[in-house]
Amino acid sequence: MGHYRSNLRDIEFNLFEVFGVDRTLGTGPFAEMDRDTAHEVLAELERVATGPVAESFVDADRHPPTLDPDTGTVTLPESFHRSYAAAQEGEWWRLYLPAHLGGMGAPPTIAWAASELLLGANPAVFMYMAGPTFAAILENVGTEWQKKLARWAIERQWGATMVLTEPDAGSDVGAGRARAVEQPDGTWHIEGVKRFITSGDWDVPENIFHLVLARPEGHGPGTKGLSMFVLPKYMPDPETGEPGARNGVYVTNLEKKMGLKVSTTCELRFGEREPAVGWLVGDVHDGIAQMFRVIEYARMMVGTKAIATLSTGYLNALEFARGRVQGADLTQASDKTAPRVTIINHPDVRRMLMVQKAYAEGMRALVLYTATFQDAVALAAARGEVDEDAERMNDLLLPIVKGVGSERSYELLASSLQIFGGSGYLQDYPIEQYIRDAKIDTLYEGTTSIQGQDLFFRKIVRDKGRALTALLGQIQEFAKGEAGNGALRGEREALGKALEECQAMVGAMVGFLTAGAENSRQVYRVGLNTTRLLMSLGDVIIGWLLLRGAEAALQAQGNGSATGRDQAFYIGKIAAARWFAANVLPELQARRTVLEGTGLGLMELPEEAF
Ligand code: ST9
Ligand code: FAD
Repeated sequence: MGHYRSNLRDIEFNLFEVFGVDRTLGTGPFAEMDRDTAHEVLAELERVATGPVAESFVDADRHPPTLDPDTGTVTLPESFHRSYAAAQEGEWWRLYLPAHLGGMGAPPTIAWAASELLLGANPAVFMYMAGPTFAAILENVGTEWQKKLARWAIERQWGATMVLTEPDAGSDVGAGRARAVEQPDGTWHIEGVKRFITSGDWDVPENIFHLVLARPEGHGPGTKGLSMFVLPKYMPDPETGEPGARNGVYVTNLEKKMGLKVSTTCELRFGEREPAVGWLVGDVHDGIAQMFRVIEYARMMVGTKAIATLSTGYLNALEFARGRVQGADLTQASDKTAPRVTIINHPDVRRMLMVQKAYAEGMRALVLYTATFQDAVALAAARGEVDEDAERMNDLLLPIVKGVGSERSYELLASSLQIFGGSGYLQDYPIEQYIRDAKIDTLYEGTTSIQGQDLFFRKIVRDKGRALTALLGQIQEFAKGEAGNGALRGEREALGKALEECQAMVGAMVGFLTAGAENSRQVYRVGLNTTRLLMSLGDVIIGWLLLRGAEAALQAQGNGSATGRDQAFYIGKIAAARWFAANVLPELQARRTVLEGTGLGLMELPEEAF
């Protein structure tokens, strides 16, 4: 059996029993995908993910890709080729495409549910499949010629990259120095060095297209002075798309990394051997906004990847805890002849298992809940309308999916490992690789600091609190309502209390910000707390979603439809929600106290004192 332990039961529970996604399946833009088809797709993907896709997970870590510096070409390990081919065979990338580009008519909820399975099994396989998704964005914003390029990219299965980062421009994308020089024929020559570019080269697709941010000559500083260009590795035949002459963008270094080794991380040099020829996307200078269309997708992907990894880490640990015999039951600890028990009987092991279960399942619910707003956006678009509320809510939730998903998953994978004892530290089990592979999720696509700032400054303050108010209003309604028919009364109370603490935290931070108008240093008090707010709001939402799950589980129990394994599943859902309400939500009170007491001492500390 491979490393990957999926949890399709919980995915489908959230989709159908909690969020009622089936209400829109089989209708409108999702006409091709009814509930049965969705189930078949997910079940088949689970089979492929746990089988051939997961198969190269370990081998590709131990035999990472290699670079030929003369040609700038990268070779992936053979085992990984087989996993990638297995994922390609099902043409699962069609899940992410609109119907007019050959899509399967799946709503985002089903697409993200499917993504969890591939991302948990072998995240790099999913990431190398970015071509069609990025091409669909190019097709949406591009000129007629670029739409043609995008269609070839889909038909001919080209690879794709997003190219922002430079040695001196990481979080601060606007510091980028790569230049773009317009040519008399309307093309542009790109010059400069980009680094850390995922999938910069690999030996499967016939071509790769790069979406690159660069600054046209004479343009201003910062992100607003950047434009987005599309550059293929090989110039395509203008009639057929057949790859022709080599373009002047080369991989000149392959990074040696802590984990996720089979996903190539490349230095790209532009215009050093021959001109690097590109086209200005959409013929408009709107680079950062265009790139954020890609970034939004990628941030959701990174959060989902992290959470998928925690879920398989937890399920591996659970399996181990059920089999490993060590020590006597605590009630018989003083009896040296007492029978030895499996470690799942020890309270501290149960504590570690439950914190993983609650977060893995709560954050899965968070991903799918976020995706329900993407469904609403797509449904409105199909009617020729714009659902601004859904767009706003999706925007608000994205830094939480990405920031909280990655931080909690990385932190809690340490508990997965802990359950294995010394064995967890060995390469005999997948957890040490999970930890290495998941660390990147707190870093790329905007570090956690960036997610915290995005949440507060852009998604709360700039939005004038509209999405936040709507979300917190729903949580309050739930807390004050009758969910669980009395069985969840204490938990709803704990949720209501945590919600108040969180609202007070936001209020205090807005106060610090307002005080900044008088004394600009006051804004440091905001900056000292953006990550705290990110994690705290995440906990409140996770607590709420777990309780919604518990409510659905209680209903299923009440109508008597649950039998056998389903009974245990529902008991587990209720227990996880109760545990979270009793063990995590009360922490919000202390975090509020700390936040409100934030002073400027830390910012006044001389550097030498650190
Ligand atoms: C990276 C890649 O790390 C990692 C891995 C990639 C893997 C790709 C694979 C994908 C998978 C695909 C799967 C395919 C499926 C296959 C199927 C298989 C089944 N939202 O605040 P301002 C915009 S890449 C929207 O002033 P600063 C906006 O236009 C590197 N837009 O920013 C705004 O203008 P306005 C990632 C936003 O101070 C403008 O920016 N690097 C947002 O100038 C300026 O905004 C990073 O992420 C937003 N949240 O710049 C960089 N925010 O205000 C992180 C900004 O007028 N750094 N805009 O609307 C940041 O995000 C910084 O905050 C900054 C600051 C650069 C934006
Ligand atoms: P820095 O920006 O130097 O940050 C260093 C530290 O300072 C971090 O803790 C950060 O949070 C903090 N910090 C920085 N600025 C602030 C601030 N204003 N406020 C508070 N804290 C701050 N990029 C691409 O363009 N395309 C890719 O495909 C891609 N793939 C990647 C793959 C890997 C494996 C890696 C490691 C990186 C990849 N990146 C890619 C780059 C990635 O997005 C950046 O590494 C990331 O944005 C952070 O930039 P940096 O590494 O320069 O760190």
